[in-house]
Amino acid sequence: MTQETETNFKRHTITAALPYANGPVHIGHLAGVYVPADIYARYLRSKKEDVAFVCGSDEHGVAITLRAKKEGVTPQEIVDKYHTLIKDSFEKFGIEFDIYSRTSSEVHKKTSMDMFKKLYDKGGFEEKTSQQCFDEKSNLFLADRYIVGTCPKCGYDQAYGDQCEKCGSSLSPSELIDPRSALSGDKPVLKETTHWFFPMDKYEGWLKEWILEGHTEWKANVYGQCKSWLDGGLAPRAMTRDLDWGVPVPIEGAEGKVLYVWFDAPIGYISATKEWAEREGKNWEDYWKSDDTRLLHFIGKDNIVFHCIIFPSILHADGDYILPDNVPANEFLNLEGNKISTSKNWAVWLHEFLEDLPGKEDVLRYVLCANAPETKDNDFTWKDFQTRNNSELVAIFGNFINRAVVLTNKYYDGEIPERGELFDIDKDTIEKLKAAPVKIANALDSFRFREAMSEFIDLARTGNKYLADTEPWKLIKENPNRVKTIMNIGLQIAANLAVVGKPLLPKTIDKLCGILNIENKFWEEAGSIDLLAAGHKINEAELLFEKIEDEVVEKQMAKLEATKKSNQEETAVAAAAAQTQEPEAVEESKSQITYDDFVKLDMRVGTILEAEKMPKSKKLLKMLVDTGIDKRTILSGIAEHFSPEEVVGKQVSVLVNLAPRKMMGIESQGMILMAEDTDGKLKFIQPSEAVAPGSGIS
Ligand code: B3M
Ligand code: ZN
Repeated sequence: MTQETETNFKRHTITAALPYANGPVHIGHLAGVYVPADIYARYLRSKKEDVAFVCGSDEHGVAITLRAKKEGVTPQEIVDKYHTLIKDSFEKFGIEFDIYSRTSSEVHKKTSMDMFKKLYDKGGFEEKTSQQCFDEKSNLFLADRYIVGTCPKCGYDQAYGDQCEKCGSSLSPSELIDPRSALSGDKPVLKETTHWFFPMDKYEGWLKEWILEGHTEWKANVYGQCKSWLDGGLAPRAMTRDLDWGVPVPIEGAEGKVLYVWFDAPIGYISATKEWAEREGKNWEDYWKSDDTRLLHFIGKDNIVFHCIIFPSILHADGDYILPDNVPANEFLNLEGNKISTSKNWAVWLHEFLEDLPGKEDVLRYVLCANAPETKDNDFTWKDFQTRNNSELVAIFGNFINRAVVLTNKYYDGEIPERGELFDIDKDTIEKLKAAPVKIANALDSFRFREAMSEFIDLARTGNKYLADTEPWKLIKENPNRVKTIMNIGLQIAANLAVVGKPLLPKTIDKLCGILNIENKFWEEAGSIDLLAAGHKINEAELLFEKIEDEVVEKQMAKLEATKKSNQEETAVAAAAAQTQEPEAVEESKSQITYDDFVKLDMRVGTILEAEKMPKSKKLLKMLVDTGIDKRTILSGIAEHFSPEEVVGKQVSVLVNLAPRKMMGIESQGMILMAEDTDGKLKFIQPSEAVAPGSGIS
């Protein structure tokens, strides 16, 4: 395999899925895509291969426009914010892309428009006009996901237009009873629209041959998913959308339409390569149009169909491009037993990790790789993070390096001693040292990153055991020559760890190279027992890893606990809101109370002075309200009904003596009274004319 890679391919184009620029990156993304991709790219560079490792932000798609709407900002502001955050955290973490670009770039716009136009001119699309659901209030055609209604199969009233999450049936919007827009709550109307469809069905035969017969070596999870798509039959897919955010459709009659985000996003790999090549004085076409280039896509499992079926069909239809040689997609990483969820904030966010645990980038990299969801979903736990750090990185790798370096400084003033006569234990150890790079390379060549990492630690373990078994500290007086041999071999192992470990733990290896006083070496030197010449002087020891104490992981676990709690509170807020949505709540009155009960309620007219969305909450608005008595903070579950700007300045009814309640870490001091219409819309209860804040309601 190693051989094959070297002889068949002259260069490598490695892509890593373009993260959506509508949220930060979390450990699931890292374990699934970026850590393996980065290890692989670094490994190839270490083998002196010609590599373009490209990535960038995916800045289009309806999700970004909705997010912008919700936050009351422009889509551009959303993507600018997250592009910077993501790019920054990748850099700090040590993901070494050759370029991290973005799909809002001019190059990208042109590249994707050109590609669409070329296919269009070749007759590569089918134009179809049909009736689609349209939300008049939001002025948007609704994707199936954004239509909710009652499931015709089980009666669940929150079913999506493409699927009922309660009974699992797949649906189409027209089947929903009482459909409504998830954006405005209004009933969608049918409106005619024209789109350009890519006839996937026409590529079915070709795909079957190319994948099912030609790529039996793909990972079982990838091959299996492709097979089930292909066995199920492919249907034409619209490659255009009615949206005002994205790449314009470059043909007549398509004004106001944009390219489907999954049409333009993978082309982002090509545009990023162009940008990089321009900068480096290279020819981008070598990396996309030359048969001696190996194209690899690193992605998560939810992107398999786009990278294995749709994008290759588009490249094939274009005719000028190479196709992916492999798509080593991973499964998902869970967190502490639960699915990682952006909306529930159930994640370890990379930018927060970098802030909370500075200097521990490689520990995370190690744990995510050692535990990567390569063949099945896997779980990340903070306990495991601590254990792997303490008992593997510290106790094995760190300990070995420290011993070897400290003893060399102590016995030889840091100078590498000569090797003398070799005994069996030395020869066995050297055998293991020579075998390690081959094993690691084999694992990496087949995208078995966990195995590569474990072979790497095994080599450190070999070094550790060698020193423990030979006990140079006991021999130094009576047999100093023997100790020279032992220390020489020990140090050669350390230097070998630096070579083969560079793709795996780059920051740590830089530190190790500093200690050993060597430049980074290339892979071809791995396995040598002469990496450090006798007489070469190394530097003082420095710890590569520190023990992680219980408090550190407990703090992280507490953070997650808090998230869990605030999710439960949000659910309670939502449930409270949902209760009043039931028609019975309107018709049936509550049980009688006395006048004394009533006067216990201190209700007043207040004025909303400030309002903002609660970070990480969909439902809560945080407001500063002038109650006449004081100015206080009140949280209210109305963020899906009102934007912050809309409510500022409004006079509202406030229950001021409600016991304060903490939600998502903030104390809410009172309640704003709302009327809920039969269609679920919320309205403020307001005085018919302006009154002084603090006016009592009775
Ligand atoms: N942005 C989807 C995702 O993050 C998407 C990947 C695009 S790769 C061309 O799951
Ligand atoms: Zn159902």
